[in-house]
Amino acid sequence: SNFSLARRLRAGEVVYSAWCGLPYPNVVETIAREGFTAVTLDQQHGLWDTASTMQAIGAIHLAGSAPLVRVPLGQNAIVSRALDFGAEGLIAPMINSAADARAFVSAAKYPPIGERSLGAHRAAALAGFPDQRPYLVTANQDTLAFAMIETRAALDNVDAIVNTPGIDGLFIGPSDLSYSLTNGAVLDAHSAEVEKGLEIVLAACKNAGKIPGLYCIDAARAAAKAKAGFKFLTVGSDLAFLRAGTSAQLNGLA
Ligand code: 3PY
Ligand code: MG
Repeated sequence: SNFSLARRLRAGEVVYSAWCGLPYPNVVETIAREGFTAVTLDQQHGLWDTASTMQAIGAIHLAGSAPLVRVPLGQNAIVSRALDFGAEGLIAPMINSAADARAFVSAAKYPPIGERSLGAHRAAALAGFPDQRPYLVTANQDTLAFAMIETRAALDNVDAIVNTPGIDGLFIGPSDLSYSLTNGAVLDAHSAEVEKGLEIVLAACKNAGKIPGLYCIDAARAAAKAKAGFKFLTVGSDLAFLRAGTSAQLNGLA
């Protein structure tokens, strides 16, 4: 925590993040305390509202982990709000063009890179500062903007997206990507076409000096893709952990 996530990823460290959609700060705090370096709150498909997101960000910091937020589709207003709450990273879904990337950056970065508006009182407090001024000085460096690559259009435009100033990394959504690449015929996050897309995104990040990220269904997939070169990897989900733990206990009774 303490806004070190960006420094660690920029230094080339591999970071694993939990992925949480259940809107309960104490649930994410528990998951963070098991030892996740980062915890991502999914506002796009999860159940988070403004208040629960704000509280969960504090709980993740308290647990010594780094909070990230995936915002809902096209919700750049929530990008700067989540950063103001103290998020160390933002993930924007369906960034399909350089224009999409620029609009995202505009909300995520202060001038001269973007147009993020001043008002980071809670983020500054969580970073240990008495007011927002010292937070502002390093915020563009110390918070991360990940653009999601999860359509054919995004793959076609990947170099323009990754080279957009202020984009810190790319994060692949393999389910949507499989669906887009097959025009809705196949949902398979691990298909051969998706694997080709992963290679394209890895190469684009490497050329641009940006952070490659990937949504992973479980630890085995995340560990394998870390070996392949991905640096920011999410692992399973809170719902999957809850179901797996519960069914393991029930099976133990049989
Ligand atoms: C996808 O796979 O499409 C995602 O957005 C990850 O949840
Ligand atoms: Mg998706």
